[in-house]
Amino acid sequence: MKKTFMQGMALACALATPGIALAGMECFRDRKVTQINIGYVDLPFGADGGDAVYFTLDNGKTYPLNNGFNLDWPRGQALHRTLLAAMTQRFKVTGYDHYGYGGTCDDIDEILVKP
Ligand SMILES: [Ca+2]
Repeated sequence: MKKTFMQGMALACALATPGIALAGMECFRDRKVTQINIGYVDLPFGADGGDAVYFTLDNGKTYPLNNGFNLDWPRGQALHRTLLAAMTQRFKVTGYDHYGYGGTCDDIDEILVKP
């Protein structure tokens, strides 16, 4: 009985925890970065208090980074630097989304870069 209660609590905690990582979905592959917007970006996904990062690809599509990966997070600053390097060096980028809120590929939380 007690074990069942604890298992139930663990499940409830897991379900209530925001940002549970799901299997990653590839949102684009081997594209070039053509534009990066940072700061108070006035685009539909939100400005994140001035910490937003959006980038545009050579197919014309624009993606935001996940809110947990914007300029107010060290990992977001690293992703921004990675995007900058990819744009200036014309590297190919592939993007993934591991968080399903609002649908997959609504934002990007992993970037793969290769020459
Ligand atoms: Ca997402």
